Amino acid sequence: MERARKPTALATTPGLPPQPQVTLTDSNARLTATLPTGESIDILLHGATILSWKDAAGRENFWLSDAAKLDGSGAARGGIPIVFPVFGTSDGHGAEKLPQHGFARNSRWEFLGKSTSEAAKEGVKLDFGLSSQNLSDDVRAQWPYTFGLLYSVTLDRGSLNTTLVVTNDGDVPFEFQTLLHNYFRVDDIEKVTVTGFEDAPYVDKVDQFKTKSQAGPVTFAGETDRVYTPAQGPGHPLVIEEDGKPRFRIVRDNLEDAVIFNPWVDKAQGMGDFEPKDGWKKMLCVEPGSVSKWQTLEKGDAFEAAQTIYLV
Ligand code: TA6
Repeated sequence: MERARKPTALATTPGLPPQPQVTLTDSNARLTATLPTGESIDILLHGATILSWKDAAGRENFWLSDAAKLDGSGAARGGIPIVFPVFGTSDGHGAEKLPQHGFARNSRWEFLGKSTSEAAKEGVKLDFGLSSQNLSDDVRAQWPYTFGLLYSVTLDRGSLNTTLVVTNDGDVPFEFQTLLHNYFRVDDIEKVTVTGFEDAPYVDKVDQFKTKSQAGPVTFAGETDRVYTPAQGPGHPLVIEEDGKPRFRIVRDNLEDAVIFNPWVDKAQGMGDFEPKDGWKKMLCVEPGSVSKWQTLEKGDAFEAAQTIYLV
């Protein structure tokens, strides 16, 4: 096997108890981290997209399309794509020229290193960076601001934290939206309920963007595409239950909104990189974000937001 393609295991300190293993593969295009207890994540440098998160028993928590682009030719469909600096598309706020969901999910990020964190004594923290310098001239022309993104992924026993820090390293303010576009794997979407949105106002993108209010837990019986702003605020957990049993608990930090999305039959048919076509039965997107309004970042300022997903 030619040298460049050999997996590169990052050094561990001899004599220490078993340590998390971090390996770069595919010419450093992909990174895998595994805890001594068996939990693992797989991250594509293109988009800093977490493609897979397995628990200690090897059970996969994320849905990844069989037709997901994993070669850098586009955003990967599945796992956690990062939406920045625009959610959807916009005809204002400096985002007019940007593609759907911005460029972060479709740009090559740098791996900045691994560390253990205060929070994750038994876990591992991986840092990734993307800045205006990393962008192609074309993309920079679409959004001519000087910015920095630091994305920290902390894998711990029974939880996964993703933290995004946005900095304005330029001389002029800029506006942005951001979202963590989680694709959860479920056994049967029709047996799924999501709590934490009770009485929350939402914009129903499937019904002419009408504003509605959520009555009771969210259930699924057709295409669903809604932008919620839970009244109880970011600290209020969102819980995905299957057959009445909680599976995932999501706690947000500084992300006041959450989007719920399932394409169902027809929309999945129309999505080229969505396979298998009946995959909508096995996935659900619950996406913490700051998308119902625009954040403005002044020169030298920073914005930090995060989510922690707990396996319950
Ligand atoms: O987050 C939900 C959403 O905005 C939906 O409207 C749907 O389009 C989905 O994202 C997927 O968008 P994509 O650009 O990845 O096809």
